Amino acid sequence: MRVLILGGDGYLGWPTAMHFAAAGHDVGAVDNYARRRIASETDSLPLFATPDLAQRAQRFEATSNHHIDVWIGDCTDYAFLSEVVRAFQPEAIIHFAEQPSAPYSMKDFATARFTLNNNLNTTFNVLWAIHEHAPQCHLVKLGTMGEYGTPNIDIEEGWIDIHHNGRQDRFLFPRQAGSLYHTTKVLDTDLIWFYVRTWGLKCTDLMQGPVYGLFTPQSRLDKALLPNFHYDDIFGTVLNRFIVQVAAGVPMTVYGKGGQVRGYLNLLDTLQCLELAITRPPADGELRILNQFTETFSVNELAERVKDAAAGLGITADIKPIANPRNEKEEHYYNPKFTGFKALGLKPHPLTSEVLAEMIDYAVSLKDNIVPKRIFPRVSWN
Ligand code: USQ
Repeated sequence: MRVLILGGDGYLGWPTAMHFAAAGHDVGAVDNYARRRIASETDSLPLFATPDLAQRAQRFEATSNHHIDVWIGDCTDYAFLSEVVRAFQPEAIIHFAEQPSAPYSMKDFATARFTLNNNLNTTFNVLWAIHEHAPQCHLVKLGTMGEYGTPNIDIEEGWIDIHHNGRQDRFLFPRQAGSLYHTTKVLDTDLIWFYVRTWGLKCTDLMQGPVYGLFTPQSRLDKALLPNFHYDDIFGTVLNRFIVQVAAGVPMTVYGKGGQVRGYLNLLDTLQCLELAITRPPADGELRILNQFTETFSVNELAERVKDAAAGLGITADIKPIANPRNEKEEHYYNPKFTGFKALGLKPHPLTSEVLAEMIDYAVSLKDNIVPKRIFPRVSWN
C-alpha cells in the first residue's frame, strides 16, 4: 500500500514510517520540523539528539534496505501539501502533523494561536488534498482520548445514541477537552465529520491516550533510529517523564492529588493499532472512531509502578506531589470503552516491570544528558 505519513519526524511519526516501510509498504514522510523548532525555542530538547528526517531515512535505508520518501515542508501550505498528495497518490494518509503539546498550547497568545492555526489548517488542507487528488484515500487521523475529557458517565467509542422526546439518533459523543491543544482535536473531529458527510470520504479518527516507550523492532537496529524522547514539561508525556526523573534522582512530579486517570499504551501498540486501522479500512462515507489505549492508570498508580521497577534495579525512587499547573479533575470517574481495536485483533503489550526496567536502564545510561530545569512545569493553565 502507498502510505503517506504527515508529521513523519515526530515521536510517533518516525517509528510509524519505519514500521510501514519494514512491512513492505511504499512510505512517504512529510515534516516541517516544527517540533524541533519549538523544543529549541522553549529549552525543551530531548534526552538525546536525533538525526533529521532526511538523515534518519538514509540511515534506515542503509541499515534495513527499506526506502522512505521524504518531503520537508509545511502542511498548512496548501500548494505544498496538495502537490505531495497529487504526486504520491497515497492509498492511506496517517495524519500526525499537529502541535501535540497541551502545555505549549496554554503558554501564551502566540503559542495558542500557532496551535489553533497549525492544527486546524493542516487538517483542513489534508481533507481538501484528498478530495481533489486522491478521493479513495483512507484518512487515519490522530485524535486524542483527551477530546472526551473526564465525564461522569461511561465514555463510548466515538458515538452515542441519544433518546429524546420519544425519538432517537446517533451523535458524536460529547467532547469537553482540558487544554487548547485537546480542543483543536475536537474541532478537527467536527471538520472531518462534516467532510465525511459531505464528500463521502473514508476516515478513521484515533482517540489515543498518552504513549510511552522507545523501542520498536526498527528502532533497535541502530541508536540513530530511536524516536525523539522528551522528558521536559512541554513535550514529555507523563510516564516517559517519570522514567527520566528517576534516572536523574529527582522525585517524580505527580501533579496535585494524582487521581487523574488516563488510558495509556506502549509505542509498539500505537504501531499495531495503525496497522490494523490501515489494513481494515472503514467503508466510503464512514467516520470510524476508535479508542486507542490498552490500560488505564491514575498518575499515582504510574508513579508507584515506576518506583517498584526502579527498586528492582536497586534504585530508590521518590514521589513528590507538586501543585498542579493544569485545570483538571484530580479525582474523577473514568470508564472509557475499548472494544474496537480488540475486535480488530489487537494484542496489547502491557506495562510490565520489564518494560519499565529497560526504559529506566536506558535513561540511566544517558543520565549526564538530563537538564533538571527542563523537568519542572513552566506553564500554568491560569
Ligand atoms: N502529569 C503529572 N505529572 C507530570 C506530567 C503529567 O501528574 O509530570 C499528569 C497530567 O496532569 C495529566 C496526565 O498526567 O493528568 C497525563 O499528562 P501527559 O502530559 O502525559 O498527557 P497530555 O498532556 O494529556 O498529552 C499527551 C500528549 C498528547 C496526547 C495526550 C493523550 O502530549 O499529544 O493527545 O497525551 S490524552 O492524555 O489521552 O489526551
